[in-house]
Amino acid sequence: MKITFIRPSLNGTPSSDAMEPLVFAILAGLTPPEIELVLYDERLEPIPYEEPTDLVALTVETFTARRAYQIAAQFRQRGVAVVMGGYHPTFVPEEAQHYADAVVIGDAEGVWEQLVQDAKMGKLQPLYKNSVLGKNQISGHSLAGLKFDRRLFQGKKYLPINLVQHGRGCRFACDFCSISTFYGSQLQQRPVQEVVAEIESLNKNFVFLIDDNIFVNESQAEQLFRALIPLKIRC
Ligand code: B12
Repeated sequence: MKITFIRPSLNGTPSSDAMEPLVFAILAGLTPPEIELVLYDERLEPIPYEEPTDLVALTVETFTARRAYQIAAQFRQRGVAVVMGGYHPTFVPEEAQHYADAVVIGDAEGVWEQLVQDAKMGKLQPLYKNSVLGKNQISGHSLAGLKFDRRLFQGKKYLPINLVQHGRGCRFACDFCSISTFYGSQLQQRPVQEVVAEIESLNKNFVFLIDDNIFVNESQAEQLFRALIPLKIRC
Protein backbone atom coordinates (compact mmCIF):
# COMPACT_ATOMS: atom_id res chain seq x y z
CA MET A 1 0.00 0.00 0.00
CA LYS A 2 1.19 3.52 -0.80
CA ILE A 3 0.13 6.73 0.93
CA THR A 4 0.80 10.16 -0.55
CA PHE A 5 1.10 13.03 1.94
CA ILE A 6 0.32 16.50 0.62
CA ARG A 7 0.88 19.96 2.06
CA PRO A 8 -1.10 22.39 -0.13
CA SER A 9 0.22 25.87 -0.87
CA LEU A 10 -2.00 28.92 -0.53
CA ASN A 11 -3.14 29.07 -4.15
CA GLY A 12 -1.21 26.45 -6.07
CA THR A 13 1.92 28.55 -6.45
CA PRO A 14 5.36 27.77 -4.94
CA SER A 15 7.13 29.79 -2.24
CA SER A 16 10.79 30.16 -1.33
CA ASP A 17 10.39 30.19 2.46
CA ALA A 18 8.66 26.90 3.24
CA MET A 19 9.37 25.16 6.53
CA GLU A 20 9.12 21.43 7.09
CA PRO A 21 5.51 20.36 7.76
CA LEU A 22 6.10 18.59 11.06
CA VAL A 23 2.80 16.73 11.00
CA PHE A 24 4.14 14.41 8.30
CA ALA A 25 7.12 13.45 10.46
CA ILE A 26 4.54 12.43 13.06
CA LEU A 27 2.34 10.53 10.61
CA ALA A 28 5.40 8.79 9.14
CA GLY A 29 6.45 7.78 12.67
CA LEU A 30 3.00 6.28 13.28
CA THR A 31 2.76 4.40 9.96
CA PRO A 32 3.77 0.72 9.80
CA PRO A 33 7.09 0.33 7.95
CA GLU A 34 5.69 -1.89 5.18
CA ILE A 35 3.62 1.03 3.87
CA GLU A 36 5.28 3.18 1.20
CA LEU A 37 5.12 6.89 1.93
CA VAL A 38 5.78 9.89 -0.29
CA LEU A 39 5.41 13.59 0.43
CA TYR A 40 4.60 16.37 -2.00
CA ASP A 41 4.73 19.88 -0.61
CA GLU A 42 3.05 22.14 -3.11
CA ARG A 43 5.04 25.11 -1.80
CA LEU A 44 8.13 23.40 -3.25
CA GLU A 45 7.03 21.11 -6.06
CA PRO A 46 4.09 20.36 -8.34
CA ILE A 47 1.71 17.56 -7.35
CA PRO A 48 1.93 14.56 -9.69
CA TYR A 49 -1.75 13.68 -9.89
CA GLU A 50 -1.10 10.78 -12.27
CA GLU A 51 1.39 9.01 -9.99
CA PRO A 52 -0.25 5.81 -8.69
CA THR A 53 -1.18 5.86 -5.01
CA ASP A 54 -3.74 4.16 -2.76
CA LEU A 55 -4.53 7.02 -0.41
CA VAL A 56 -3.90 10.76 -0.25
CA ALA A 57 -3.58 12.46 3.15
CA LEU A 58 -3.79 16.25 3.24
CA THR A 59 -3.03 18.56 6.13
CA VAL A 60 -5.44 21.48 5.99
CA GLU A 61 -5.33 24.84 7.72
CA THR A 62 -8.03 27.42 7.17
CA PHE A 63 -5.76 29.40 4.90
CA THR A 64 -5.08 26.34 2.69
CA ALA A 65 -8.59 24.85 2.77
CA ARG A 66 -9.75 26.19 -0.58
CA ARG A 67 -6.64 24.84 -2.30
CA ALA A 68 -6.83 21.52 -0.41
CA TYR A 69 -10.37 21.00 -1.67
CA GLN A 70 -9.24 21.60 -5.27
CA ILE A 71 -6.39 19.09 -4.88
CA ALA A 72 -8.71 16.54 -3.29
CA ALA A 73 -11.14 16.85 -6.21
CA GLN A 74 -8.34 16.04 -8.67
CA PHE A 75 -7.47 12.81 -6.85
CA ARG A 76 -11.04 11.74 -6.21
CA GLN A 77 -11.83 12.20 -9.94
CA ARG A 78 -9.09 9.61 -10.50
CA GLY A 79 -10.66 7.22 -7.98
CA VAL A 80 -8.11 7.83 -5.19
CA ALA A 81 -9.48 8.14 -1.65
CA VAL A 82 -8.60 11.35 0.23
CA VAL A 83 -8.15 11.91 3.97
CA MET A 84 -8.01 15.36 5.56
CA GLY A 85 -6.83 16.38 9.00
CA GLY A 86 -5.60 19.49 10.78
CA TYR A 87 -7.11 22.69 12.11
CA HIS A 88 -9.70 23.38 9.45
CA PRO A 89 -11.25 19.90 9.19
CA THR A 90 -11.31 19.75 13.00
CA PHE A 91 -13.24 23.02 13.21
CA VAL A 92 -15.63 22.36 10.33
CA PRO A 93 -15.70 18.61 9.70
CA GLU A 94 -19.07 18.77 7.90
CA GLU A 95 -17.58 21.13 5.34
CA ALA A 96 -14.43 19.01 4.86
CA GLN A 97 -16.53 15.87 4.45
CA HIS A 98 -17.90 17.26 1.17
CA TYR A 99 -14.37 17.07 -0.22
CA ALA A 100 -12.81 14.05 1.50
CA ASP A 101 -13.54 10.36 1.96
CA ALA A 102 -12.36 10.54 5.57
CA VAL A 103 -11.92 13.43 7.98
CA VAL A 104 -9.81 13.33 11.12
CA ILE A 105 -10.83 15.51 14.06
CA GLY A 106 -8.00 16.49 16.39
CA ASP A 107 -4.53 15.06 16.73
CA ALA A 108 -3.32 12.10 14.70
CA GLU A 109 -1.93 9.94 17.49
CA GLY A 110 -4.17 6.98 18.25
CA VAL A 111 -6.34 7.67 15.20
CA TRP A 112 -3.98 7.51 12.24
CA GLU A 113 -2.92 3.95 13.09
CA GLN A 114 -6.56 2.78 12.96
CA LEU A 115 -7.25 4.77 9.79
CA VAL A 116 -4.32 3.14 7.98
CA GLN A 117 -5.51 -0.28 9.08
CA ASP A 118 -9.04 0.48 7.81
CA ALA A 119 -7.70 1.83 4.50
CA LYS A 120 -5.67 -1.35 4.03
CA MET A 121 -8.81 -3.44 4.45
CA GLY A 122 -10.81 -1.13 2.13
CA LYS A 123 -12.95 -0.02 5.08
CA LEU A 124 -12.14 3.66 5.48
CA GLN A 125 -14.61 5.37 7.83
CA PRO A 126 -15.96 8.85 7.04
CA LEU A 127 -14.97 10.35 10.41
CA TYR A 128 -12.20 9.67 12.93
CA LYS A 129 -12.17 11.54 16.20
CA ASN A 130 -9.24 11.72 18.57
CA SER A 131 -10.58 10.59 21.92
CA VAL A 132 -7.98 12.63 23.85
CA LEU A 133 -9.70 15.78 22.62
CA GLY A 134 -11.60 17.62 25.32
CA LYS A 135 -10.26 15.60 28.24
CA ASN A 136 -8.90 18.72 29.89
CA GLN A 137 -5.39 17.46 30.32
CA ILE A 138 -3.27 20.12 32.00
CA SER A 139 0.41 19.55 31.45
CA GLY A 140 1.81 16.21 32.62
CA HIS A 141 3.78 14.30 30.05
CA SER A 142 0.96 13.18 27.83
CA LEU A 143 3.20 13.48 24.77
CA ALA A 144 5.91 11.18 26.11
CA GLY A 145 7.35 8.81 23.56
CA LEU A 146 6.32 10.87 20.52
CA LYS A 147 8.42 9.85 17.49
CA PHE A 148 9.30 12.09 14.57
CA ASP A 149 10.47 10.49 11.35
CA ARG A 150 11.87 13.32 9.20
CA ARG A 151 13.20 11.18 6.33
CA LEU A 152 10.45 12.41 3.99
CA PHE A 153 11.93 15.92 4.15
CA GLN A 154 15.33 14.83 2.84
CA GLY A 155 16.33 16.43 -0.45
CA LYS A 156 13.55 19.02 -0.32
CA LYS A 157 14.41 22.70 -0.36
CA TYR A 158 13.03 23.70 3.03
CA LEU A 159 14.46 26.56 5.06
CA PRO A 160 17.35 25.19 7.18
CA ILE A 161 15.33 25.45 10.39
CA ASN A 162 14.23 22.53 12.53
CA LEU A 163 10.71 22.77 13.89
CA VAL A 164 10.62 21.16 17.31
CA GLN A 165 7.47 20.72 19.37
CA HIS A 166 7.88 20.57 23.12
CA GLY A 167 4.22 21.16 23.96
CA ARG A 168 0.76 21.56 22.46
CA GLY A 169 -2.05 23.76 23.61
CA CYS A 170 -2.34 26.37 26.32
CA ARG A 171 -4.15 26.53 29.63
CA PHE A 172 -5.82 29.84 28.75
CA ALA A 173 -9.03 29.99 26.77
CA CYS A 174 -8.76 33.22 24.78
CA ASP A 175 -11.78 33.44 22.52
CA PHE A 176 -9.80 34.81 19.55
CA CYS A 177 -7.31 31.93 19.47
CA SER A 178 -7.77 28.78 17.45
CA ILE A 179 -5.48 26.85 19.81
CA SER A 180 -7.99 26.93 22.66
CA THR A 181 -10.76 25.86 20.29
CA PHE A 182 -8.61 22.96 19.06
CA TYR A 183 -7.16 21.78 22.35
CA GLY A 184 -9.67 23.15 24.88
CA SER A 185 -7.68 24.38 27.85
CA GLN A 186 -5.38 21.38 27.62
CA LEU A 187 -1.65 21.69 27.80
CA GLN A 188 0.26 18.60 26.74
CA GLN A 189 4.02 18.48 26.99
CA ARG A 190 6.89 16.15 26.21
CA PRO A 191 9.50 15.22 28.78
CA VAL A 192 12.43 17.68 28.58
CA GLN A 193 14.99 14.87 28.07
CA GLU A 194 13.10 13.65 24.99
CA VAL A 195 13.09 17.12 23.45
CA VAL A 196 16.78 17.59 24.16
CA ALA A 197 17.61 14.17 22.68
CA GLU A 198 15.62 15.03 19.57
CA ILE A 199 17.41 18.35 19.13
CA GLU A 200 20.78 16.65 19.60
CA SER A 201 19.91 14.18 16.86
CA LEU A 202 19.13 16.95 14.38
CA ASN A 203 21.93 18.02 12.16
CA LYS A 204 21.30 21.74 12.25
CA ASN A 205 21.94 24.33 14.88
CA PHE A 206 18.90 26.51 14.34
CA VAL A 207 15.74 25.37 16.09
CA PHE A 208 12.22 26.81 16.02
CA LEU A 209 10.36 25.81 19.20
CA ILE A 210 6.80 25.87 17.90
CA ASP A 211 4.87 25.56 21.18
CA ASP A 212 1.66 27.53 21.29
CA ASN A 213 2.66 29.09 24.60
CA ILE A 214 6.08 27.91 25.72
CA PHE A 215 6.05 29.90 28.97
CA VAL A 216 2.69 28.64 30.18
CA ASN A 217 4.29 26.03 32.46
CA GLU A 218 7.08 28.17 33.85
CA SER A 219 9.00 25.55 35.77
CA GLN A 220 9.12 23.16 32.82
CA ALA A 221 10.10 26.03 30.48
CA GLU A 222 13.01 26.86 32.79
CA GLN A 223 14.09 23.20 32.87
CA LEU A 224 13.98 23.05 29.09
CA PHE A 225 15.94 26.26 28.56
CA ARG A 226 18.61 25.23 31.08
CA ALA A 227 18.94 21.83 29.41
CA LEU A 228 19.41 23.54 26.05
CA ILE A 229 22.31 25.79 27.15
CA PRO A 230 25.03 23.12 26.69
CA LEU A 231 23.80 22.40 23.16
CA LYS A 232 24.84 25.89 22.03
CA ILE A 233 22.05 26.13 19.48
CA ARG A 234 20.03 29.14 18.39
CA CYS A 235 16.28 29.03 19.13
C1 B12 B 1 5.11 26.92 13.02
C2 B12 B 1 3.85 27.62 12.59
C3 B12 B 1 3.94 28.48 11.50
C4 B12 B 1 5.21 28.70 10.66
C5 B12 B 1 5.20 27.82 9.39
C6 B12 B 1 5.22 26.33 9.69
C7 B12 B 1 5.40 25.49 8.42
N1 B12 B 1 5.75 24.26 8.58
O1 B12 B 1 5.24 25.93 7.32
C8 B12 B 1 5.04 30.19 10.30
C9 B12 B 1 5.55 31.05 11.43
C10 B12 B 1 5.68 30.66 8.99
C11 B12 B 1 3.50 30.28 10.26
C12 B12 B 1 2.80 31.14 9.49
C13 B12 B 1 1.41 31.24 9.49
N2 B12 B 1 0.55 30.62 10.35
CO1 B12 B 1 1.12 29.21 11.57
N3 B12 B 1 1.54 28.02 12.97
C14 B12 B 1 2.63 27.41 13.29
C15 B12 B 1 2.37 26.56 14.56
C16 B12 B 1 2.85 27.36 15.77
C17 B12 B 1 2.99 25.19 14.55
C18 B12 B 1 2.69 24.35 13.30
C19 B12 B 1 3.16 22.95 13.52
O2 B12 B 1 4.13 22.49 12.95
N4 B12 B 1 2.52 22.25 14.45
C20 B12 B 1 2.88 20.90 14.84
C21 B12 B 1 2.04 19.89 14.09
C22 B12 B 1 2.42 18.49 14.51
O3 B12 B 1 0.71 20.15 14.44
P1 B12 B 1 -0.45 20.18 13.38
O4 B12 B 1 0.04 20.54 12.05
O5 B12 B 1 -1.60 20.89 13.93
O6 B12 B 1 -0.85 18.60 13.31
C23 B12 B 1 -1.54 17.96 14.36
C24 B12 B 1 -3.06 17.91 14.16
O7 B12 B 1 -3.57 19.10 13.61
C25 B12 B 1 -3.29 16.71 13.29
N5 B12 B 1 -3.15 16.84 11.84
C26 B12 B 1 -2.74 17.88 11.08
N6 B12 B 1 -2.78 17.58 9.78
C27 B12 B 1 -3.21 16.32 9.69
C28 B12 B 1 -3.42 15.52 8.55
C29 B12 B 1 -3.87 14.20 8.74
C30 B12 B 1 -4.08 13.35 7.55
C31 B12 B 1 -4.10 13.71 10.06
C32 B12 B 1 -4.54 12.31 10.26
C33 B12 B 1 -3.89 14.52 11.19
C34 B12 B 1 -3.44 15.82 10.98
O8 B12 B 1 -2.28 15.79 13.77
C35 B12 B 1 -1.13 16.51 14.27
C36 B12 B 1 -0.74 15.96 15.64
O9 B12 B 1 -0.64 14.63 15.64
C37 B12 B 1 0.82 26.45 14.52
C38 B12 B 1 0.16 26.16 15.86
C39 B12 B 1 0.09 24.67 16.13
N7 B12 B 1 -0.01 24.32 17.39
O10 B12 B 1 0.12 23.82 15.27
C40 B12 B 1 0.42 27.76 13.86
C41 B12 B 1 -0.87 27.82 13.03
C42 B12 B 1 -1.00 26.55 12.20
N8 B12 B 1 -0.66 28.96 12.14
C43 B12 B 1 -1.73 29.64 11.90
C44 B12 B 1 -1.81 30.78 11.05
C45 B12 B 1 -3.14 31.51 11.01
C46 B12 B 1 -0.70 31.18 10.28
C47 B12 B 1 -0.66 32.36 9.28
C48 B12 B 1 -1.86 32.46 8.33
C49 B12 B 1 -0.49 33.64 10.16
C50 B12 B 1 -0.58 34.93 9.35
N9 B12 B 1 -1.65 35.67 9.57
O11 B12 B 1 0.29 35.20 8.56
C51 B12 B 1 0.67 32.12 8.53
C52 B12 B 1 0.47 31.39 7.18
C53 B12 B 1 1.76 31.13 6.48
C54 B12 B 1 1.60 30.48 5.14
N10 B12 B 1 1.35 31.23 4.10
O12 B12 B 1 1.71 29.25 5.05
C55 B12 B 1 -2.93 29.09 12.67
C56 B12 B 1 -3.88 28.30 11.77
C57 B12 B 1 -5.33 28.38 12.23
C58 B12 B 1 -6.26 27.71 11.28
N11 B12 B 1 -7.53 27.88 11.56
O13 B12 B 1 -5.92 27.07 10.32
C59 B12 B 1 -2.19 28.23 13.79
C60 B12 B 1 -2.98 27.05 14.30
C61 B12 B 1 -1.82 29.23 14.94
C62 B12 B 1 -2.96 29.78 15.75
N12 B12 B 1 -2.68 30.20 16.95
O14 B12 B 1 -4.08 29.87 15.37
N13 B12 B 1 2.96 29.33 11.08
